[in-house]
Amino acid sequence: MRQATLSVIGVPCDAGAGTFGAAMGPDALRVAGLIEGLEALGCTLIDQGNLSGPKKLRPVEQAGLRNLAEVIQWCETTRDAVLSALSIPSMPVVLGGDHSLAMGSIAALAQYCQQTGKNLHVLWLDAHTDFNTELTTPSGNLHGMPLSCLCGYGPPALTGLAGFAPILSPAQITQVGIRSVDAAEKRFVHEQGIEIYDMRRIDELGMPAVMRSILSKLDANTHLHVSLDVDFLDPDIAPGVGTAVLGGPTYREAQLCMEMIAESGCLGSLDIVELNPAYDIRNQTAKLIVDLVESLLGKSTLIRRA
Ligand code: Z70
Ligand code: MN
Ligand code: MN
Ligand code: MN
Repeated sequence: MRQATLSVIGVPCDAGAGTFGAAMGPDALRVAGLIEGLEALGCTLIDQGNLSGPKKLRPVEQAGLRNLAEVIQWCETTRDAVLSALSIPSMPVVLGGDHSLAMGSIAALAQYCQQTGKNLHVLWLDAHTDFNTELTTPSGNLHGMPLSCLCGYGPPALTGLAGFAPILSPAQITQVGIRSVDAAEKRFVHEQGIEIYDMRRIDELGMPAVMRSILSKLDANTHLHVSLDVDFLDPDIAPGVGTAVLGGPTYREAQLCMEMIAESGCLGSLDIVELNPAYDIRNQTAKLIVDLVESLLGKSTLIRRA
């Protein structure tokens, strides 16, 4: 992983979120030293800069799916940028922006894996399951719905982003860190049979056993996509998010999670989403993410192996 070529793609969108500020995420990560940190690991970096798209100018009260046209536009642009990064070839590292953009990045990965015969698996690190639909959403915010759309439940412009639907089957998804799920969303995500390691399971089993179990199911032909919602982390260490939920993984648990993924050798692409610098304290959350992403890409504190 150390010698990999990475394409960094900034996606400054907050059309899918209920709050403002996630659009500043890509720049906050660059200010925190993401590019230099990855270069120091020996990675070749291609910084594609930030994509452009519709800005959210003022809060809009809207029934149904809020800012749907804007979210579609951002997802299409993201999909195309991720496809071109893959064709270089390079590992896409998408800097959000709100979590709705994962529909675009994962649509691109699904197309790529179909063409190359790879097995796509999505590791969704989040406090939320993001499995609402138009019928279950309490907010209308599309960042609460990307996984249901990817599984085929949603407006055709989103479910069809890869040119086929569904883009993902539930068996291709594993969720870790879950601790905030709406009532109707809970019924639906359970019905779908998605593998979910919620915080209760992490408390009982411990992060090492959880990660071992997840990673043991991947093989050499797996393209692992990590979709890291910053609200996965405990707000004590990561306050810079629009929707903080108490009781997330600690610094040690998060580091171990990243290091074990790196050691699997399966990591193929990454989204970093929902960082909201307007809620952060001196950019500490962005700096923490840089630290964690370094570990995800192979930086190790091991002095010697047993
Ligand atoms: C809630 C909804 C959500 C992120 C909030 C919240 C969804 N389930 N996702 N923050 N990242 O409105 O659908
Ligand atoms: Mn979340
Ligand atoms: Mn999310
Ligand atoms: Mn580190």
